[in-house]
Amino acid sequence: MSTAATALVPALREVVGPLGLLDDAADTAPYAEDWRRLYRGRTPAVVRPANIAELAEVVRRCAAAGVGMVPQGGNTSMVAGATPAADGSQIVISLARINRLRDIDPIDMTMTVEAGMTLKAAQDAAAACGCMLPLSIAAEGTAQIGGVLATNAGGNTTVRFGNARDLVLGIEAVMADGAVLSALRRLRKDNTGYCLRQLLVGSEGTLGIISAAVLKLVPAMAEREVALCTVASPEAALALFGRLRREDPAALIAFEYMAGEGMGLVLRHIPGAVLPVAAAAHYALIELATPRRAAGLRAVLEDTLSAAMEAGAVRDAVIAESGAQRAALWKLREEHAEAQRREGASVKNDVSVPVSRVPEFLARARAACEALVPGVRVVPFGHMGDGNIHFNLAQPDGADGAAFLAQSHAIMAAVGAVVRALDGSFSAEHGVGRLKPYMMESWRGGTELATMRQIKQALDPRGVMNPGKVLPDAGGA
Ligand code: FAD
Ligand code: 2HG
Ligand code: ZN
Repeated sequence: MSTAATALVPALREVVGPLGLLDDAADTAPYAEDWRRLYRGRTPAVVRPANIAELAEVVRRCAAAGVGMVPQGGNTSMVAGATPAADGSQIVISLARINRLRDIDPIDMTMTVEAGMTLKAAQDAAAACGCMLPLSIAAEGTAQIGGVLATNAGGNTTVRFGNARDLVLGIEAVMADGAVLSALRRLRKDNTGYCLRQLLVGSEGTLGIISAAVLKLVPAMAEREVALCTVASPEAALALFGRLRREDPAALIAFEYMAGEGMGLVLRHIPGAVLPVAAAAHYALIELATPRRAAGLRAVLEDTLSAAMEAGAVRDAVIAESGAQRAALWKLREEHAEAQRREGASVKNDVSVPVSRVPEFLARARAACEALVPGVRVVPFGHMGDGNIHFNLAQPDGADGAAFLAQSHAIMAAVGAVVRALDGSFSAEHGVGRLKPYMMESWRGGTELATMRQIKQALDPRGVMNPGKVLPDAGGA
């Protein structure tokens, strides 16, 4: 263990009290491993401040001692963004206890939420006021507002409401030296210099610690329709997306693609998962919703699916008849990540391409991976309406997991070559974290990366905020 971080523990305990600090190895271990179990770090302490004053003092003390800090929310990062380094030189700062709803205003259509509140709790608070917080991810029961903003999470409704970034009006954050940035304005218009809140959103804990935010709400949905269909091909799925968007673009709030392989894993590993349509190679999950009453979404969906069936694009379809059925259909999609985790080793490519190029991407990336790793199981799924596919690969049947994972970089490079050829991005929504800084030079080099480094240098000159994440050789990990 590093002396600087370990030596600081008594001073940090003084700030947060005995209940606010964990330093027993058994207690800190869950905070030191990432959700995918790719990285196991070590930390002398997990600090859990109870309020902003404690948080700011903890940051001040770490900064003064030059000790690296790893902000952590629900620890659901897919890129090990919240995992401390293995050498024990970094303190984990958990936001879990700073979790109040400070304000909710159905006229302004905003809520002011502290970073440690889970996304699900924030959604529920909005619903209790007749509003909706329009951000939804499978990890919403665990992921926290601070983490969701720090990663600029996307998810199932980005196609209609945008990413987390699009929902943020104001922010409060503790900067790298412990100064508190208070910009919790709930203004729809506010052109007053650089937009610092947007700098912090998506910065993955490398510029400061988000402690609260003002989020935009929308009116609660009055009508909701969810359908699962099997489609002839990714091209057919894209055509169906186009048809639905033409019919009622404001009502199309989710359009998700799943390949047969992934659906098979969900049915195998997830208790209670039932497929209500004939098994197929390609599936689309659609949600239409609107705050308008008697909007006739059911007819829109039925007519569109019938037309697509006649055209041969859709083969089979089921429309949910109740809230329970809607949840059961969504479960088939949302459990994809967990089912793949249970299946064993998996290499993830959270990539985006222009929406129009998704079918070409799927075909070319599959061919590239099958040529590279004979027998590999290709398990693509994701937010097709955003051009964001989780192009995941499961180890060949019977293969050794560790040997498969050793090929991760080669597989990611093969997929990346296709993504690049199609003008896409190597990280659509999960971020860069600890897994992908090595890709930054080749994908975002030149002026883009140089400017990012200048921002980092200006806001965190000692490199204490989440060292080793996002920027290559930022120090630490
Ligand atoms: P953590 O994992 O704790 O942290 C993530 C990053 O944010 C780290 O770099 C951390 O240092 C930083 N951070 C955390 N809190 C703060 C803070 N208060 N201030 C500054 N930095 C902070 N992502 C999507 O975009 N779309 C999806 O559909 C989606 N689905 C998922 C499904 C599953 C099952 C899982 C496990 C993950 C999924 N994710 C998805 C990944 C996604 O990034 C996280 O779920 C979520 O955004 C992270 O929130 P968290 O609180 O768990 O953050
Ligand atoms: C999702 O959309 C998440 O379910 C997880 O972003 C993706 O497991 C993955 O690769
Ligand atoms: Zn996703």
